[in-house]
Amino acid sequence: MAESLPARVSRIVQATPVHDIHTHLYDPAQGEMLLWGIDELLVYHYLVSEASRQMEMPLEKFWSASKQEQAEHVWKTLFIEHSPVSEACRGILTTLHLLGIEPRKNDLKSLRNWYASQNPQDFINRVMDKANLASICMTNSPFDPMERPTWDRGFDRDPRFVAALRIDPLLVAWPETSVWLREQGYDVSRELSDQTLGEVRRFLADWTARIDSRYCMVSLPPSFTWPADTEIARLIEGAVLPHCREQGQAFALMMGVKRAVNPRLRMAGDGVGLADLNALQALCAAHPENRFLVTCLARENQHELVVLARKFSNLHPFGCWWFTNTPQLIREITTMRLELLGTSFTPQHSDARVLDQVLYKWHHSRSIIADALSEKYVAAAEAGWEVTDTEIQRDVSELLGGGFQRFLSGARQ
Ligand code: FIX
Ligand code: ZN
Repeated sequence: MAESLPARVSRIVQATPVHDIHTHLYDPAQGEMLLWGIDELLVYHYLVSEASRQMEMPLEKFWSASKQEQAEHVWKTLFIEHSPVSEACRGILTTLHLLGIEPRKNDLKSLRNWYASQNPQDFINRVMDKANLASICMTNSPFDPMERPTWDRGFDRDPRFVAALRIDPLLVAWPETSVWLREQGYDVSRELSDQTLGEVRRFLADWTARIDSRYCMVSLPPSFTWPADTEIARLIEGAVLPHCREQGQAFALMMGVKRAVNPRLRMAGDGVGLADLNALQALCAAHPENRFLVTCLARENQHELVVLARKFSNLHPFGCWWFTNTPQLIREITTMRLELLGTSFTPQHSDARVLDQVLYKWHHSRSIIADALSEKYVAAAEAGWEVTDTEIQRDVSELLGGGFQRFLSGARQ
C-alpha cells in the first residue's frame, strides 16, 4: 500500500537534521559549562518553578541544599507524590525513554549510576545523533564571568557548536555596563556620546570576531519601546544596528520577558508580559537594511508578530519560546505561521540548558511540526496540488534551519 501523505511528511521531518538556532548549551571544550545528566535535568528551572508550588520546604532551604538534594526534592515532589503530566515533567520521561531507560523501573540512584557510566564525548555524540541535530547555536555572553575566561584562554572549537553574541547587560543595564566596559579597555563614558557609541561598536565587533558569532541577540522587557529617548533605544540606534549592518549580522529580539517577577525563585522567577510590537514595526520600517529575528513570549503577541512579518521581509519570526513551548501552543503558533507566512519562518528552537533536553524538545516539536505541515499538504492535495517528496524535503529543510541560515546570510527569505 502506498505510504500516506502524513506518514511521508513524518518520515521526512524525522530524517532531516535540524539546526538548533537558540540554546544555552556550550562547546564541549568549555568544560563544565556544558550541562548534562539526571541531576541537571531535574533542577532545570522549568521544573523548579513547578515543584516550588507543591514542596513543603521553604525556598531558602531548597536553595541552600546541594544540587543532588535539590534534584531529590524535585523528583519526590513532581514524580513520586504527583503524576508527571506537565510538559517539563514529560520532557524528563521522553528524554530517559529515548536514552533507552524505562523511567518507571528506575529510582534516582540507578539513574545516577547509569549516567555515571557514560563517557562524556560518546554521550554528546549519541544525543546529537538521536536528536538528529546538524548544529547547536549557543548563547555566548562576554559579560558572564564563568564564560568569558573560556574565550580568553581559547579552545579548539567543535564545529557543531556555533556561537551567537548575547548582549542583554549592554542594553538593559548601561550604567553598570559602562563601568565594566571601561575596565575592559573601552573608552566609554556614562553619556552616550558619539565617541562612546563608537567604542560600543568596537566592543561588539571584537566579540563578534572573537567567537565567530552568527547573530547578536537580546531579550527585552514588555516596557521596551522604540523610538524613544531611552538609553536602550539610543544604544540600539547608535551602536547595535550600525554594528549589525557593518558586520552583516542579524539582530535577534526576544520580546516580552519580565525578569525576576519572584526573585526568591532565582532563575525560575521570570515571567511574561505583553510586548509592544509597535516598537518592532518601527524598527523594521526605519531600518530595512537591518535584519530582525524575533520571538515573543506572550501568546497574545503571536498573531501580531506574524502579521508584521507579512509586511516586512527583514523580519523572521522564530521559535516557540519558553512558556509557549508546550504542545498546545506549538500547534497553534506553527499552524498560524504556516497559514500566514507559508514556510518563511523557523518554527522552533530548543532553548535547551542541559544537553539531554534536546532529545525531548525536538522529539515533541518534530511531531507537532510534521502534523501541522501534513494538514496543509492534505488541504493542497484536496484542491489538486499533490506535493512530491522532493518538495516536502525542500520545505522541511527550510523550516528546520535552512531558511534561518539564508536569512542570516542576507539572502531573501
Ligand atoms: O532569555 C533567554 O534566552 C531565555 O530563554 C532564558 O532566559 C530562560 O531562562 C530560558 O531558559 C527559557 O527557556
Ligand atoms: Zn534562551
